[in-house]
Amino acid sequence: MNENGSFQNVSTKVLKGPAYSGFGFAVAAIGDVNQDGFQDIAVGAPFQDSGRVYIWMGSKKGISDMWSQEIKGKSVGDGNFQSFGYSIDGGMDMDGNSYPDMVVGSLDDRVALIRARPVIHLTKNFTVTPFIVDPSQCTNDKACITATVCMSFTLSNGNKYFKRNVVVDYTVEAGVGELRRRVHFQDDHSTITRSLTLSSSESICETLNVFVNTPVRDKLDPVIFSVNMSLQNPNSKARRSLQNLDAFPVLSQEQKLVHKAEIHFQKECGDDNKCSSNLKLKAEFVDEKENPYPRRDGMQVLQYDRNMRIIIGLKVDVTNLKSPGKVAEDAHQTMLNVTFPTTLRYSGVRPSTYQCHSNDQNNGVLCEIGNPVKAEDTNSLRLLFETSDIDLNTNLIECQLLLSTVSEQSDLKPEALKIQIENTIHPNFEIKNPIVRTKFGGTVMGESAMVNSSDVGSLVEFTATVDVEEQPLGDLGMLAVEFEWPLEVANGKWLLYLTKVVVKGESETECDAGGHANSLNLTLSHRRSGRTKRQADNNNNNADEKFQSEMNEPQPVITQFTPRKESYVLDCAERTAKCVTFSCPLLNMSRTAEVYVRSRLWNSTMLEDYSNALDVIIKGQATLKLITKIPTIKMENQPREFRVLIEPEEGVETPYELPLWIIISAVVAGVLLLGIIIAILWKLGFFKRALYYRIMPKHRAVKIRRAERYRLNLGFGPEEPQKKYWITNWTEMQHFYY
Ligand SMILES: [Ca+2]
Ligand SMILES: [Ca+2]
Ligand SMILES: [Ca+2]
Repeated sequence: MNENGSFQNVSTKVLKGPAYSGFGFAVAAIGDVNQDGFQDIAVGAPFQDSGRVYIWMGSKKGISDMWSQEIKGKSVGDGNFQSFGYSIDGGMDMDGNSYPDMVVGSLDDRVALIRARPVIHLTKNFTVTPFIVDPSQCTNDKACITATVCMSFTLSNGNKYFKRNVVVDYTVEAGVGELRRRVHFQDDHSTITRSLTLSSSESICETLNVFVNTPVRDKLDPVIFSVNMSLQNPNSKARRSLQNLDAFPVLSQEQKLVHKAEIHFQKECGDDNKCSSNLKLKAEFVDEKENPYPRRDGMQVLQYDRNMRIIIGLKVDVTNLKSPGKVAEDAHQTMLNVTFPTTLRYSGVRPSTYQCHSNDQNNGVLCEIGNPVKAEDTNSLRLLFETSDIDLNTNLIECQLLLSTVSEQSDLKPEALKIQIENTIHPNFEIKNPIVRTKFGGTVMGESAMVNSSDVGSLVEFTATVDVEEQPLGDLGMLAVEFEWPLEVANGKWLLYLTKVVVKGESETECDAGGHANSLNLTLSHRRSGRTKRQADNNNNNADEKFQSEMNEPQPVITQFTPRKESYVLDCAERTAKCVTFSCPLLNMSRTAEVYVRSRLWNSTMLEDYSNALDVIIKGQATLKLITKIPTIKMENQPREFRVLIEPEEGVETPYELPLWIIISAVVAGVLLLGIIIAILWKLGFFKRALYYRIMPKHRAVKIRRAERYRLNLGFGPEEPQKKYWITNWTEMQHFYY
């Protein structure tokens, strides 16, 4: 500072006080207040509140930015100072204790004498023995660790004749920073607070017994002990006269009042003092009852059902077993790190004695398995996860498991554990009107004469509805309705002639039903409109009115003059009907779709073959199927039966069949009647007719064959044909003369 006998024009240090406080109004050298060999200064700030004085202590490093002590005007004396610190003087020892004191003035017509207290240096010694503890030698009752605190003190001014005793309070803590303490003091306390009364220049010690909580989980980390000391001050009584400040010493500020010591546990790692572990991991997914999920092709499969809340367990076994060429020494700080996808949410660990913590991103969990995991230890824990956001796109859940230890083991690598998610969808599939009632009647009409579909017969219509309540399949697949359709009777005649199949999802598409829809290319006389089927039929198609089906309505009693006897069942499954199978994919479907199937009952077949029927039941089937290439999406096929109940219309003629006895008796009666008539005629002489030659006149003539007449010169020979002299135009092979 005083180079060449003058001050530097650059300031070494600038001290700052509060604004408008008058900081620096008074500055004074106050001597070496704490007797540490460095001079100290005081700065007044008389206009800060009631006025303050700040003390800066000198040291080896000069003075610090921050003051060492602050003396407030309101806490000095009766506290009524208004501008405490207006003036300061110091450096003189007023009470002869060899510590310099300070006088602080004010504008209040008052001056305060502020005396320095004796400063004490504590000499401390804190030890914990033994340095390495063998836990097997310790029990919960037998202390095997000793903590020792030794203290003595000196005064900073070197006064050896200081007569007063000093009382130091100290607190010892065992196992600093441990959640689960491995050591404790008497009565299971982790901290203990005591006092030591020190007399001048005499060292005093105290020992504390420390116990070990066995078994020790963590043998790797040292156990930290700490001691914290403070000087016990007697209450200062307000007195008029000056007190001896020897009763109010202070501890010097440079010294540390907190001391630490540590011990270690004996590790069981052989003579080389290196721990070589042989940790192995075995993991699988288990259900809530701890049963492993079944395996297919080596991989576990979870049948996921979104209607159920599922807790997936991840069962992990960690072993530390000897194997050929490998020792299984203690695996210290063995941790298990599991990372999992967002489809899982960590919810806990069983048994709950294991400590596991999930990370903030909620995609990993870190578990303490053991510290150490000893040889032959069995560690089996189950991490529990809730499922979240599993949808049809989720076909796999993959977790990564990694063991780690601070012991020596080089073959620990992340292991992937996968489980396949099989999603089963449950769409609602129904046939709205599974039983259709209809009639037949009229006259037989040939196939070639049919023009309109209404010529075929009465309308039979089914509507199948599909409702996917869950996630739409999207690109993952498609639903289809497969029909077993009774197209023909077993003999090959038409039965239910398909006219049109329409699939209505987001939009409407036609299903060609494998080419069976309107295969005769008839003019479709029925168009579906937004109105109900009944309205549509009544208005659009008069021909249908005649055969209008009476779904779900009571049937009028048909008066039949001839008895109808038989009921016929035409069933695809029984092969009494010839059925075709066709599939209608539900295109453009998001959540719901409807399939309308329109057909005509082949009236002529009914008239020809079933006119004597009491009724005819036609049975068919529709099945909802899933078409997908993704093997993890499943659906059970849902077959639904539909029926057509047919009755003949009133007035349909049935062929009358005569009973056999009537026929036989009629034949017998006929034969008898014929016999009687013959007998009567015979009696009347009907059969006695006159002989022809008796009643007719006689006529005789000789036939001479012209051809055999003898002729001169020619002898007997055939005569040349001659022109006849009467009318005849036939060619005569033989000619006679009459
Ligand atoms: Ca000093
Ligand atoms: Ca003094
Ligand atoms: Ca070893």
